Amino acid sequence: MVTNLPAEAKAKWAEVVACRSIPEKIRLMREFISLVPKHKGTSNLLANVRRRIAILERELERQRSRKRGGYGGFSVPKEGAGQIIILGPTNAGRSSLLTSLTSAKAQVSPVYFMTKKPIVGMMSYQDIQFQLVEAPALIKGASEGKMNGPQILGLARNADGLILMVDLSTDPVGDFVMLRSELENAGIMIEKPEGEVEVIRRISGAGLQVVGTGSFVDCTLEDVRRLLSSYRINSALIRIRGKVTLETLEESLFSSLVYKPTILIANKMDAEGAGENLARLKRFMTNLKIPLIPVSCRNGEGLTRIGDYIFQMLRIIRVYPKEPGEKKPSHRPLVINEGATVIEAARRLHSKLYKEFRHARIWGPSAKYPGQRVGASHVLKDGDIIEIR
Ligand SMILES: Nc1nc2c(ncn2[C@@H]2O[C@H](COP(=O)(O)OP(=O)(O)OP(=O)(O)O)[C@@H](O)[C@H]2O)c(=O)[nH]1
Ligand SMILES: [Mg+2]
Repeated sequence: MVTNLPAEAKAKWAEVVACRSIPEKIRLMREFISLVPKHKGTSNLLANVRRRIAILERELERQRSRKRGGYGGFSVPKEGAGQIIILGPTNAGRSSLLTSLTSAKAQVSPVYFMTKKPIVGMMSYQDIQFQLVEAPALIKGASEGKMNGPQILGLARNADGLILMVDLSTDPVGDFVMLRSELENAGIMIEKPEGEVEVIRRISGAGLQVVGTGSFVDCTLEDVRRLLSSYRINSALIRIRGKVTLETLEESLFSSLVYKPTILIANKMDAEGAGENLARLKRFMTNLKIPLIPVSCRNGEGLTRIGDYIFQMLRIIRVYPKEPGEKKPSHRPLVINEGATVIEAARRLHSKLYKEFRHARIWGPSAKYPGQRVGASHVLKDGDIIEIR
């Protein structure tokens, strides 16, 4: 619970947000901490701010080392329907997975730490493609800077989803615990929260605009307006998913936490002792909302199921545009987020369709009957055919 912060603290936070220089921001954040009363209700908030300070300090260190000629960050431009980073300890079989699912050339080897830079491959799934990226191995202490840890975790932070890979021939539970804790230390959550909310500040005075598939459960838009205004935020885009409370919204202002949809792939099912280790891992994962897929990259077992899991985790849908008068739709779908409406599809297809939008016709899962005429706010479903007038 973070409500009832002193006005001084809220004003200081507005300064933190407005500040563009990292050293200055760190200083302001420390001042903010000194203005927050210390008790149970503020401990989460303080932990979040301290974590942000730690992340900024590492970023500062990285910038300095780059200036000294050190290696900068890893970054992979996104392609296809979603970017998935494959994370795991060394030797788990990340390169084996990448080469099994894509045509990328990664070196598979019993030698530890073979992969030193991200390797990218495109995976075909039905009529779309996913971009898979093998990250170099993640080790304990990565979030504190070991073995390119910050660069690897930076990749993960920017991804659309994660594949965590563990090794059934050794200690898959230990692998998973290590990966989860390094991600957590870097502010990356892998378990789906009840509700998600992000406040994107805008400079122009367009007021508050709420978008997304979620809703506020315990407050009105007026409450939201009042709360944000106490942080001097009067113009913002608020993106929500799931059930969001006023408290979650307020915490999001301080938090650098992000949620990344995640699947866990347990590799080397063919290896000796894998059965027992898998049983142990399953027991450990019982109460976690993360899908577990046992596979063997060596004999191919389990690999064909991965595409469905990735598609579901990305929370995307495919919509097939059709020209008026044409019988058949395009076989190249538009890939958009779950919950997207007709007008968002129009905007993605063509700015002219968007500006001059009148109505659309829909065939498929979201249509009550074939060719149903719908307006801008109609919510689309995977497999819909859309004709825009
Ligand atoms: N038994 C068995 N061995 C496997 C399987 N998949 C990969 N291996 C072996 O595990 C070793 C490591 O595989 P890689 O794919 O190179 O592992 P990695 O995670 O990319 O490792 P680094 O990049 O070196 O950190 C190799 O000797 C592979 O042949 C599998 O399903 N079963
Ligand atoms: Mg590798």
